[in-house]
Amino acid sequence: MKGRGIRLPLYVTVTLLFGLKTYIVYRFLFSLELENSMQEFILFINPFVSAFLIFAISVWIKKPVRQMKYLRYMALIGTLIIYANLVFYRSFSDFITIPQLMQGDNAGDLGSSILSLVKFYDVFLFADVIFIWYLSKKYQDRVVTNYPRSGKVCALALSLALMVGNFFLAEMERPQLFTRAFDREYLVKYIGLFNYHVYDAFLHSKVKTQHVFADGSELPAIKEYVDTVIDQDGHSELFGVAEGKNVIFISAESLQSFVINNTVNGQEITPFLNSLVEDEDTYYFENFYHQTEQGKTSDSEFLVENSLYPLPRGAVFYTHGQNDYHALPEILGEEGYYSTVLHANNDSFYNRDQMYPSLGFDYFYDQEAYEVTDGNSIGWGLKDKPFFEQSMKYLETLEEPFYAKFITLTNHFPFELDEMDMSIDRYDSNSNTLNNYFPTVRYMDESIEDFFTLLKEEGIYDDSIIIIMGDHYGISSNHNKAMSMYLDKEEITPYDHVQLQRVPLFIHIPGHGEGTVKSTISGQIDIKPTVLSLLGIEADDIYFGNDLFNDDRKEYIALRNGDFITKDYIYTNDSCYDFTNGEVLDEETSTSCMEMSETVKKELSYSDDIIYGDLFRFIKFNKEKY
Ligand code: GP9
Ligand code: MN
Repeated sequence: MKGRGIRLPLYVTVTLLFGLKTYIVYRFLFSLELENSMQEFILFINPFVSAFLIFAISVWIKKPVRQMKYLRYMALIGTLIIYANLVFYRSFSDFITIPQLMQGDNAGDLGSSILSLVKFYDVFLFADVIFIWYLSKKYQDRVVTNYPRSGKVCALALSLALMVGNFFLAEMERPQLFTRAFDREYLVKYIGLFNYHVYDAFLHSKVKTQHVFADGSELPAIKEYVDTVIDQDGHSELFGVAEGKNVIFISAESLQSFVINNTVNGQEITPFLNSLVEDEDTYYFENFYHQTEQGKTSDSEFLVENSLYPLPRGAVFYTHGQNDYHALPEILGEEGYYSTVLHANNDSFYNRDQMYPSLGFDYFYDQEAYEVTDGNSIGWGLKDKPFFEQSMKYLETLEEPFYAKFITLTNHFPFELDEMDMSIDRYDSNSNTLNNYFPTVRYMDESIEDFFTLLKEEGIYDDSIIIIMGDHYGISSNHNKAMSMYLDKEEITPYDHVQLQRVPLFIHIPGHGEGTVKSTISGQIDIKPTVLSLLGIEADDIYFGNDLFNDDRKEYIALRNGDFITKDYIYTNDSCYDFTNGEVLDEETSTSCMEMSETVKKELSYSDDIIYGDLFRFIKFNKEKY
């Protein structure tokens, strides 16, 4: 029989069958959101690219029997991986990660409900494996098993080229897909389940190695630094002013300070927030900087909850979701607070489903808790107004005192908004992003105003303090031309760029009556110590921020890239600028600024050491107040 009939290069057939099956699973059994035809295309090709890479390796196996065996078993193992993820997905709307596999709880949860997650039609997922099995056993003699060297090299080169092409398209569609250690759904969508698992394993082993080599001996130097540079003397006048009150924290998506008390086309952009600036119960911080990096919203959350810096690469929520933290929700929990996050997005986004419990949050009201329809959503999902409205029923039932964090969504790039929600006109420049930004900022402003009304109506307002903070910039430097036109400047200098990293911070204390505008140089790293001080809580802690109301503060606010701001200077691009007028300082006048840059670098690396080494696992923070 050998040599007669049709001779199939079996690995190609297997690639096509397995690729098609994988595509069907991605497209119809996982609910991956596809926003445009490019995403559709990438999703379509990546299963075939991965399959080709896996199966083309078989050509290097000399013995035909072993070659067939390789194809059979790889198809089976691949299918089992897909299937395990599918079953997991049906329960958690998420993909398996290595830390998750090792963490007993989740698997336990799954165990009890596994039968309800298995569907009868799942057997069809194995149809290609059975067919391949049959073909490779029965018709072994009809398939090509002996390839010339040039054919082998060709297959390998082609599979690698296809993979590079796939990664290239993915990176084009989602810049920094890998360095941002972004959401698992994105990774699966763009590079496929198998590459995602390889990436996850790589990330995991890197984290584990750093974890293993840390032994806590790094801590004394860090403690010494915090004691001498960070720790403040005494209490601020506002210490305990909000003792026992609820804390309502609003993370305002992409809200930058330049829109506050400003207009576009002659129209006020944020009338409600502007009224808060004037309000006697509100402190408004006009020199408050975001300190986020690639993890954007999640980085800002990390700063707020821990008063530690996020990482220079990737989202620390994703890369270090399993660390020991000593975060605000945990400390508040010890003081009898119930803590929760309300955010109408997928709970796996930014690994929040794993990170929130690590931070000590009691509950996360995610997308599932909201009624999201075509009519009430835009862009990234549920619009902010229905988000706050629908959140009220949860807020009302929370046991007091509570700490509730609301994360808004509508004012997110690319700043889409329905005509009917647009109270002010778009700007007119070469940047659609900037043009669209103003009406969505206004929409968010209105939604926060409505939320205040609801809080008053429900009687929650008087027992609470409300903090509103911009999470990070919304308009990147790609839009500098339009931005300079809007700000009426010739150009956006490096100094202007740093100043554009200011985000609004409002601390609203109902009935307080002493609110003012504060020019303190401040940042997201300061929120945790400030909240603790307002609530009158003294915690044993390691952190890098200061209470905003205590005059004894460290002199600088460090941005994550090593730039920093003091009341006199702005350090960026290896130069020092005068804080007030933005002029570049010469070498002589900038000596102390340059020296400070070393301290800033040291501080950032101490914070990184804590995270990479998971150093808090070696500390037993004192639960008692001093
Ligand atoms: C996602 C939302 C936006 O849940 O927080 O994240 P971002 O893209 O701003 O980092
Ligand atoms: Mn954000």
